[in-house]
Amino acid sequence: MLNLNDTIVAIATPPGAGAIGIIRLSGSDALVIAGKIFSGKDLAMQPTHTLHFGRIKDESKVIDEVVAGIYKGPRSYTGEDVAEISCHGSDYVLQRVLGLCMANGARMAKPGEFTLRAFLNGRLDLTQAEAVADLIASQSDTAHKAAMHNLRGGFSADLKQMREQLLQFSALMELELDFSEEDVEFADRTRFYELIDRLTIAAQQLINSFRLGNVIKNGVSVAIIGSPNAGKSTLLNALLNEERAIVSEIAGTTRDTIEETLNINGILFRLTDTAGIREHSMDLIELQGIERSRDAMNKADVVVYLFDLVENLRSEVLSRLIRSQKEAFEQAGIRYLLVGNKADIADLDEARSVFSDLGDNIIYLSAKNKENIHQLRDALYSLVAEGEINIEGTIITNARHYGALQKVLDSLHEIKAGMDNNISGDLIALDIRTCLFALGEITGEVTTEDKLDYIFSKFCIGK
Ligand SMILES: Nc1nc2c(ncn2[C@@H]2O[C@H](COP(=O)(O)OP(=O)(O)OP(=O)(O)O)[C@@H](O)[C@H]2O)c(=O)[nH]1
Ligand SMILES: [Mg+2]
Repeated sequence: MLNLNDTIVAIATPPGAGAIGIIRLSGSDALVIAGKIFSGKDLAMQPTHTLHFGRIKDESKVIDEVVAGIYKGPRSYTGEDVAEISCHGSDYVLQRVLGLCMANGARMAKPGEFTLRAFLNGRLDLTQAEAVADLIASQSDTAHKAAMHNLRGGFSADLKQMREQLLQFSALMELELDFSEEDVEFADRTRFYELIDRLTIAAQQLINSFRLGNVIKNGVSVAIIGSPNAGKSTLLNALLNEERAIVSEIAGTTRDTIEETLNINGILFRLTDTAGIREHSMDLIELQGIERSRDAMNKADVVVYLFDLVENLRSEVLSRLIRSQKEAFEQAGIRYLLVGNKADIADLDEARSVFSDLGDNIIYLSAKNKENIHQLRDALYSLVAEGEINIEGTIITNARHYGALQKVLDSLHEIKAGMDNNISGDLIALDIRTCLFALGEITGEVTTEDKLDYIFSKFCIGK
């Protein structure tokens, strides 16, 4: 059950030692409970949005010297009275203060419960609350921008506008139904058609942005695949600009997959260096490594298929392998880049003519000399984002929003089909209501307790 009557408490800072650790209290007794364990001024009597130095005491024992922040509802994060006690960042101290708050009547907060309360008290809508979690999780400039846009209500504003336009129209439609005997039309059909078209375009644009949004939020996994000694580990090091993976002339050097992140123009790529795949290994450990390579390839969003130009120009069989590999990627619908390595010691003119049938699909570089690495970086970026990413508008980054927008779009199609077929006003009104419902689900105007539980359980404690 959602209960707003009690006062909740949590440690709001991450575990481990730090300069400062914060205990956060929210609820009708937040200031009273903080006041009971705080010796200094009477906190409940202080004006809102003020800070106060004092000591936290357990009976006569001083636990810490702290600063208490007072925020009185409704002008607080949760909309309730909030106290934030900044202690020294010791797990021991924080646990003691947390224990004292609970002994004085506060209840341990569930994950995301502060933000849930902010939502229930109307301080944020659901998309903004979700943006709080996204902001905390953001690891790149673009992810941060998208989360900030939504936190400031950018997405909510889009939806609100759609909802209001549709509401106005459905009100006229319902009015018509009330006067159905008189056969009047309050709702101008041409304008309604225009409205539905506009909303359809808007919904479709938001839906389309999800592909990019998903990339921005979750990053892109890239598996570097190829024969032993192709230079995969050297390439990983070149991309990262550090000696991360062991490189040697011995085929089969990399035994286990290595994962590292790389930021290209604000998008996070998770690179996996894998064990070289060869068909006839007898080495048990190598075979396990190869198994993991295949696994990494199947899970990756993009595969970088690396091959040794010198070896492949020397052997007809090998160079045929590249073409069959390319076909296999295409048949399986895997996004891939073909990369010819060791360009520093290969005859590039010969390579260009031998592989001319592969066209622009192929990138020539030298991992060892870090030559032409930028072309691979650009190609990786272009695979997931066309041109400069424009984050000024709304980009959907959340699968829940994506699902609800699909419902919005479906119902808009239904409305349009209904009007084309001249179906009765009450049936159209029903479709409009379905559409409004799906829009309301996104912002949380219509929701259920289970759904809220699910959404907020993914937050961290103390937020
Ligand atoms: N000349 C030249 N040699 C390279 C280049 N890239 C890698 N090598 C050499 O090729 C050998 C194998 O490199 P690695 O990066 O270990 O190859 P790998 O694909 O990770 O090999 P496994 O882990 O065994 O599958 C090393 O001796 C590298 O120095 C390159 O661009 N040019
Ligand atoms: Mg390697």
